[in-house]
Amino acid sequence: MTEEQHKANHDLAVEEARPKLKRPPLYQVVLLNDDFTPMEFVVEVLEKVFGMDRSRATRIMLEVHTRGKGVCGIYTYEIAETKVAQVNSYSRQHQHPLLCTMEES
Ligand code: TYC
Repeated sequence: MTEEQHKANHDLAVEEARPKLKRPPLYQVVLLNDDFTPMEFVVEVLEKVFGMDRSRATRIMLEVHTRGKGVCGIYTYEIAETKVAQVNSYSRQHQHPLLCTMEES
């Protein structure tokens, strides 16, 4: 910077940048119905992975059973991804076809 420019800067209105705090995008973790996974197993998964009590887990399981799919929870990307992986891996370990996915909400 030249001496002239340096002096000129003193006349500029210098504004502080506002801190940009964007909320992270959120993702719905969605459970899908199938004809083979036992209802009791789905309830157990909802309790274990999503921390639901028995009555909430049962309500969500029945909603998925009757409507084809249902939302288990809404999380930031990595939490949602982890829940999906936990459900699918636990289901496979027990030879059930239960499927869980995520979609931006
Ligand atoms: N439809 C299954 C049955 O009749 C129960 C079930 C509910 C399966 C929810 C998957 O995500 C599911 N045994």
